[in-house]
Amino acid sequence: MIDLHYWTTPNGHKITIFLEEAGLPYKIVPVDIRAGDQFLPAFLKISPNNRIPAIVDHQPAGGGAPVSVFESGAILSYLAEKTGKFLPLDLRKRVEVTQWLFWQMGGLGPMAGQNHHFVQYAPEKIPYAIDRYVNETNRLYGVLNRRLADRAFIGGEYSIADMAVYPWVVPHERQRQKLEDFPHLKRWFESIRDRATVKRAYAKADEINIKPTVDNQSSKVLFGQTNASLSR
Ligand SMILES: N[C@@H](CCC(=O)N[C@@H](CS)C(=O)NCC(=O)O)C(=O)O
Repeated sequence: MIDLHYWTTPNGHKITIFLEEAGLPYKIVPVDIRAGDQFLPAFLKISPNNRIPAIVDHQPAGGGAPVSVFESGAILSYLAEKTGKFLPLDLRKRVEVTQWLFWQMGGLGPMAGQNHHFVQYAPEKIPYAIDRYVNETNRLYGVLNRRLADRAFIGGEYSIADMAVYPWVVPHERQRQKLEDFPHLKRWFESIRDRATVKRAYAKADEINIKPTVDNQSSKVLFGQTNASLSR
């Protein structure tokens, strides 16, 4: 059994998508990041960066003590290696997947995350910051659109790269992007959206978080964190 320490955000959805796709048994442990659950000592033990997602695998390959993993890219790689699914073994095919996985982790995720912050959450609307992240998201969507011009999926075959990227394209409207401007990306997006497994993953989120909003109280927990936030 895998315990998935999870909240209903793009990085959380990556892992429910994988687990649904692979058909692995898992138990969701909700970590309400608006309420500050990410600072609980038991959670920090497995996720020292106070971020979801994290997993604990109680039946790791080779047996022994449970294995815990934080960082969504590391979790996807771990689960792909555990199951032998969605990460090809062939050297050339594998590198196609890993480079786009890292592209998401180091590029699209952080840039779109800042886009969400400055467009939606920042109490002060700062045009320079909004333009910077909306433009960078736009550039990255263009990179992805070109990548998808001659292949069905980002790595060639359906893989953990698609699972990492898709949840960050779901909020394209609030990122101020129009999928019509990116026809290959749009076609790919719709093909992932229509997968029964992906629908099941998002349905789980709707069960767990019936009111997905960030109010004044949760803004105080989520924004302006410093080292002191971790030593409470
Ligand atoms: N690079 C990390 C980022 C994880 C991350 O930013 N998680 C957010 C939710 S999407 C979170 O836990 N936020 C809690 C907080 O900001 O305190 C990963 O991909 O796992």
